[in-house]
Amino acid sequence: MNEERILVTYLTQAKDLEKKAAAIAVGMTVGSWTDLPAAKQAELRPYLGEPAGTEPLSVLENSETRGLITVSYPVRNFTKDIPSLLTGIFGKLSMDGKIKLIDVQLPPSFTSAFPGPKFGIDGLRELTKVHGRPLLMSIFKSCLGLPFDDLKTQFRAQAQGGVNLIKDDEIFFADDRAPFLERIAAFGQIAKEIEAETGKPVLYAANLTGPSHLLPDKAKRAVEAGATCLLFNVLAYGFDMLHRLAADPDITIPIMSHPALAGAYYPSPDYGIATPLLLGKLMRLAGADLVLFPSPYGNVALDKSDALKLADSLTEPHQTLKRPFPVPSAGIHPGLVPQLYADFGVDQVVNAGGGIHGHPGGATDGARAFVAAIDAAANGISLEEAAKHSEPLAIALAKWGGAK
Ligand code: 1AE
Repeated sequence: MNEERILVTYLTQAKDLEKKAAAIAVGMTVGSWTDLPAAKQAELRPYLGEPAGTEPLSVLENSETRGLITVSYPVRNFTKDIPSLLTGIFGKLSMDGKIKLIDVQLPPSFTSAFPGPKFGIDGLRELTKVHGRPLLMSIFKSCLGLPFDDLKTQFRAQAQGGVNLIKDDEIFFADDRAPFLERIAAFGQIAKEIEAETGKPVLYAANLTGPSHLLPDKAKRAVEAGATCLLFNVLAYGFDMLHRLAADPDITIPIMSHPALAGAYYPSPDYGIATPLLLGKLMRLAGADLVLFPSPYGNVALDKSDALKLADSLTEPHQTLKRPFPVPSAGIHPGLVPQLYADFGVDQVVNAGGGIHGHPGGATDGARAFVAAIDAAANGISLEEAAKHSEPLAIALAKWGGAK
């Protein structure tokens, strides 16, 4: 690939895909071309987009061809940030008929402006002291409106079951009963007590919320108060906010991205932004250390091939960017662990809310059931066999069943 160009792939339909690619290349860059005088063309040529390939997929009833087109854009057209990138390659175009943004290939001259994840998989394994198996995360269910003492009890119950991370619910904004810094301190203390008993740290992902301009300072105060991780609703705030937080040298803890709002972008086959790009490549570029996305199995399921591509975009080598942890989420219960392991491998975080808190024995047993299921998957043992040695797992399988 030319070092100085950005390659962008779209899925669209047109009578002539090549003409459409050429129109986009001009329309999204210099605006008009063939009618310009030769001197003007020479001046504008360095800024001109160029069609870079088409791949017809099917012919539609209206005789249009549906297919992939690739356009290359000069890096010089962009400032090195995601708002500039998205506006320059898909801004107005996203409203111009059936067109979906599928992928972007960025040259090192653009990517070098992005430090990316500070920790990634390797850094998080060091922090949690978990090697050779997936990590386990549980989600507070619920947070809003609960007395602080109830939240402390919930935190302890989850942690005692052996989870490696605990995250706030992403809708936890109005936290007057358990303010952000106070719960970081209180849960941090409980995590220390659990670590003293088990030898295993428990990270707490506190939901970083509030007006954008206050977030960097709030995140730094969280670090000073002993925070161990931050949860962030990236799409509501914009990728650039994550980029700013991740690049800040004083924010020295991992950042976890939540996919809230992603459903407004990806589900249509004809419009929006494909999930491997939206929740994969761009989250990594912006600096997420852990990336939540809908698993292929739950009630907000993602198409399986997209989920696998998304996870690949997080874990395959990408220039100098560290690899964030894939966190396939939503509707996860212990019976799904073998399937998760088969699909996403050892480098993933198994994440559950209802699948932990809904255990008939409570959240501690819910977490224990997952720990047993993960150990079994990582050691090639069936859930049925593992359940003979773990009553919490046996109870979970009786409630939710095995892998579907
Ligand atoms: C895709 C996001 C999943 C999430 O945030 C969440 O709260 C899942 O909860 P459960 O595990 O489905 O209860």
